Amino acid sequence: MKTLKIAIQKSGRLNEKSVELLKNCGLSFDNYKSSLISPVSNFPLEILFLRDDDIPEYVQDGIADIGLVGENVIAETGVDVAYLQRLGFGKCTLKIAVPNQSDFKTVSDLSGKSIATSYPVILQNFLDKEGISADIKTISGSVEIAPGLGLADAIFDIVSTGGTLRSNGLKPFADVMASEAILIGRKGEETNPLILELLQRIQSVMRAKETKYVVLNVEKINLDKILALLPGVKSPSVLPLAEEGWVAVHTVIPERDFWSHINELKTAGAQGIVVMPIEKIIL
Ligand code: PRT
Ligand code: ZN
Repeated sequence: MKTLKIAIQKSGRLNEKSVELLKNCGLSFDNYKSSLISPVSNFPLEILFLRDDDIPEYVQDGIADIGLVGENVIAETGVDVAYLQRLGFGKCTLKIAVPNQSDFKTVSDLSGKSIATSYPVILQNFLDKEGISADIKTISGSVEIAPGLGLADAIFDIVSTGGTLRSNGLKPFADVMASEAILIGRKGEETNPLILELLQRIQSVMRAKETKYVVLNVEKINLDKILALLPGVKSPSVLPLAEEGWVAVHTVIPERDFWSHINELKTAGAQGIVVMPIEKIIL
């Protein structure tokens, strides 16, 4: 079978998490910063390390079969690719921001104003949808300093913590697009067995990340109360303890429910609660 090619970011915000995800999928490869291509020794896959801006087109044109890139880059390059899996990292929001002292109230106040951005396509689509005509100034970096330099009235950029906006005297004004890292593939190739196998591995790693393996001890008389509180993958295992009248309960619970469940479990009589990470969950 033909070796699959996956494009990931060579360096930058998505590189580390992309490499970690592939390694967690059991793939063995060298991650030399100098190499453009790295073969995987235990799966018919080659990894191409690229600038993120090039990844959508490489996938669309079939130079890479799949790619891992921010949704914002896909939207900006306007490529036609298949979304295979949202990956839950690289989360950010693309926002219009204005100087703190500005008196813009609604989005329509941007009419006739200038907006600096590195994402002119996404911004133009938003303005068209809102029926606003503004002057888009495309710059390739440090967009946040444009209003201070008198280059633009507003900016449109990626925001995650908001720290960059604050330290440049800007405030968020309108949310335009939420983004996260996505696994993309070429249209029509979604049923390639190698892609499906890799996708299954990625999903099992992601599922495991979202859940914890929990072991706790409880007196048998409180067992029903505890079991009612445990939304396990299937039903929890209950094992007898050496101490008469006590059992150990083993189960898997979603990370997001973790603290509320733990407190409820303690109140219901659970003791010696041990929480462990899970490597993979294969359904
Ligand atoms: O070299 P290459 O072209 O591959 O990388 P790049 O420099 O174009 O991109 P990079 O590595 O900065 O970001 C890659 C992807 O990470 C982006 O396309 C987004 O999908 C995602 N991402 C997530 C972010 C951020 N969070 C982010 N905070 N990309 C950029 N930022 C920047 C933003 O531009 C701004 O300057 O961080 C600043 C704002 O951050 P806060 O935390 O101060 O709000
Ligand atoms: Zn880039």
